[in-house]
Amino acid sequence: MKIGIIGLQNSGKTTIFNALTGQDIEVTSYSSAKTEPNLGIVDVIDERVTRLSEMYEPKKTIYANIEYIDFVGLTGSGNRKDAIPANVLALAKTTDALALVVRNFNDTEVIGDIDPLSDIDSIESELIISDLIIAENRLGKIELSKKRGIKDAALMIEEKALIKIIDQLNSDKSLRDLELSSEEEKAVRGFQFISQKPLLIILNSDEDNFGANEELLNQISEKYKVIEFAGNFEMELSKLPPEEAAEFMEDMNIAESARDRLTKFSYEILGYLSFFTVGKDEVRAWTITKGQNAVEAAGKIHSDLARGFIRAECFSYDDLMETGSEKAIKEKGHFRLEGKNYIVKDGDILNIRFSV
Ligand SMILES: Nc1nc2c(ncn2[C@@H]2O[C@H](COP(=O)(O)OP(=O)(O)OP(=O)(O)O)[C@@H](O)[C@H]2O)c(=O)[nH]1
Ligand SMILES: [Mg+2]
Repeated sequence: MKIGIIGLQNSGKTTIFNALTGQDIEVTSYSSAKTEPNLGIVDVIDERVTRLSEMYEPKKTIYANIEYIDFVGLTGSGNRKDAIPANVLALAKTTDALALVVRNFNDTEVIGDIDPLSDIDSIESELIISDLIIAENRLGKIELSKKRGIKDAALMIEEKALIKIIDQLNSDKSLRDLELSSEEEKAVRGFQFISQKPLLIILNSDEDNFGANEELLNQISEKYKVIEFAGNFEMELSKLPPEEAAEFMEDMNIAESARDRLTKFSYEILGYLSFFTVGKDEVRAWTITKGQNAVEAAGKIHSDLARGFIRAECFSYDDLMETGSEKAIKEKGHFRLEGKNYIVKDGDILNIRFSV
């Protein structure tokens, strides 16, 4: 999974990136000249994988991971001329979701007022304007083609979709809540519009007011999925040994680290779940979307497994923990052979039988 961290300048993106990844990138109250994003990959420490690994004692244990990209600050001006630079946009398009960091902390060095709701609107406008430029551009080209007599069905569907998209964007609404028919959706999928990406809000609060922003959080959650972090504090925590961090977290009434909370939150929002493969060589977690079937799960492992799929041998992690061994699972009749259309569940342990 890949998550892009975006936000206005000095909203605390790099601070939160450090908290999430354990890195120590410099945070500054002036806008850094650096335009390269920071990258960090973090294992999703799923306790189930740890326990499976203890049980099978494999040569390799591979957790799922999340890749975070810490982008340079956006201007939020909503002007066409300061739209998101093409290289930033191209990278942002490769993400599964965007996490928008919004400033809710006092810092005399950071210019501007604290106004989370208006900051969210500014960034949304910026995403919207970037999409608008692309959509209008493409529509212009289609109009030209039409004048030259090219009017095939596919082009007409694309045109229809683009007109809907431009209408939506012109009324200052993101594409997240625009309904397109499946053929329209297909026709414009290649543009990977940025305002269509799942967006979650990280309210970056002061250590002192963390946990006391209920009204604000409610307002934001009318439209968005939102989570609150005390960015600075979380960054300091991530530098401490676990036992010491745990004590501080208790004082602040924080049940889990920012990393763990954001991981859970992202899985939930994106509708992701984990299945596992086990054996003497490797115990490994795989990520798929809720509702995906056994063939799609097989395809995550290797395209050959999807192509030559015969059956999936399947049992659940919970049954394994309850009975203690694969043998006991079979004796209890909990070992299943599933076909192509089987909808994989969170915690399934799969072994794909295939032939190519
Ligand atoms: N009090 C407080 N200050 C914070 C917090 N998060 C960030 N800051 C301060 O805000 C300033 C900017 O932090 P960064 O993490 O560099 O912000 P950024 O969004 O990455 O900034 P750019 O990359 O320049 O856009 C620094 O001076 C931080 O110390 C926070 O949670 N609380
Ligand atoms: Mg930064």
